[in-house]
Amino acid sequence: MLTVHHLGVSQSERIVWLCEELQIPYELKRYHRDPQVRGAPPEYKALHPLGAAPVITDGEVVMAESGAIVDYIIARYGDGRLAVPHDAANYPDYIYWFHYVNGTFQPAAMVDMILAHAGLPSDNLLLQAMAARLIRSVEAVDNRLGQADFLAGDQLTAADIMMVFSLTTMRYFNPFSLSGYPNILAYLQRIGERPAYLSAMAKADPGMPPLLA
Ligand SMILES: N[C@@H](CCC(=O)N[C@@H](CS)C(=O)NCC(=O)O)C(=O)O
Repeated sequence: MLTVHHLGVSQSERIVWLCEELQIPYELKRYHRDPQVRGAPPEYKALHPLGAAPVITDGEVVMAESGAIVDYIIARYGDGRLAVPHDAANYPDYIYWFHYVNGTFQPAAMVDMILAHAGLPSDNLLLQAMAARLIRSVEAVDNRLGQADFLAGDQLTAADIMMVFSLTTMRYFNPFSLSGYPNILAYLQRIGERPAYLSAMAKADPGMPPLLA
């Protein structure tokens, strides 16, 4: 049985959402963050040497890393649904935006958050450079969503499943504003109309309002 180990308020919400979109059987195990350091509790860290969410188990398979898990589930259980075939015209968009999320966007949001807590003066050049990088990263997404309803084109794909955490729940940790980005805001409204997204969020983090605005 595929088991999704979900750490509360974390990137593993992506995997719950993926399973709900694909409507595949899975078991959800929820873990609460350590109340003091806000990290994964010891029982989560014991699942995989990385000790970070998401983690899935599936028979003998124990896998971490969002992108790898998304690819694995789509290939093994999704019949390729929510991916884009290699010979499709929008395949380059699909792989670009899929990898953009954890390759560029999420690191930019993390570094910006860490530096904001480092007590640096506001004229610190590294602080400013990293804040500018996050703004450029958000702008790129907004520009793309001005061209298409979803990152890979007119249909939701796994690239969107990767992206949405970084635009929503990530803002509980780093509250960057989306107010100047109308295409992202319209996109998040579309996401918020999806029953699979709403049911995933209700199962993963009951009571936590998705930050869709
Ligand atoms: N690149 C990794 C990042 C994993 C990661 O940093 N997860 C965070 C949650 S969003 C985590 O587990 N933090 C708690 C901890 O490290 O103790 C992925 O996408 O799977």
